[in-house]
Amino acid sequence: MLMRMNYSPFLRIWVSFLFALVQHRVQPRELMYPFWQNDTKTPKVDDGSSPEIKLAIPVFFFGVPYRTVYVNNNGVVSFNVLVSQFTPESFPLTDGRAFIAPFWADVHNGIRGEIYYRETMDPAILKRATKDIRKYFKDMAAFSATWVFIVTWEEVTFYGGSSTTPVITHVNTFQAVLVSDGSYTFTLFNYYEINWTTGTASGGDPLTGLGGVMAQAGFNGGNLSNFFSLPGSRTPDIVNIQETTNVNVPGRWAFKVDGKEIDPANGCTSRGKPVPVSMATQSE
Ligand SMILES: [Ca+2]
Repeated sequence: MLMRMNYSPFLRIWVSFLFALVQHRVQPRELMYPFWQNDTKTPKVDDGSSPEIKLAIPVFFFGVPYRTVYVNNNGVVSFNVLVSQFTPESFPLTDGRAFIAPFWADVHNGIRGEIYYRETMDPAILKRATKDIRKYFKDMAAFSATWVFIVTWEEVTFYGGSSTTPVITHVNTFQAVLVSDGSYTFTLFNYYEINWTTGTASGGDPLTGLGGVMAQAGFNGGNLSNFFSLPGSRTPDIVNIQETTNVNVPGRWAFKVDGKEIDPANGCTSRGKPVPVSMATQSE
């Protein structure tokens, strides 16, 4: 008679690994705005943030001009107050925090990954941003970017993740690009590769970084009426956000964010195909 052996932990690891291998997709690197090793980095600590960053120009967000931002490790660029919260709440938040969240989830860059940021007036970057905004917003043909702020989360893993497991199962690379001409503000979200949605302190699986309270992407205006959530936020679909777009470029979303309402470019599309705008939840 054969000895009864418990293969389930071993099998579970391999099944999740093979599943990730099959699922793994990255977008072309050109999706990302350039970032470099000499950009400023945030501290490599769980739930950390940059210092308060003074901006060269005021940036309008939901009608309010802001002079400073914080870059927060957990996937958030915030105004006036840093955000260390690791489990994402659904928008709108009740406590007055105003922020831009390309992918709000429990990053742990102390284990793996870097978070870079850079304010720039580099002519090549301004030219690229101007071209993108004019292309995505047909009524902005005269827009000329004078200021760009690039925040990049490169190969970051989740709280409870590992520094040694294969990259493809455990890291996310994404970017928020803020673009302004001094009065209008736009935000591009670039999702290069998204493989996990949840840290273990938010109920996520320690092997896959999935399940539990999953990532939220969007904008919180700091009051109860101004907010916008990207489709799939806080659902299992958010892990596929790199396949979705509202500008016909898989992995990229574009928004005008200075006004009282968030204005998504071209309505919304999913996997490059138009879908009803109602898929995106927007404030009334
Ligand atoms: Ca964290």
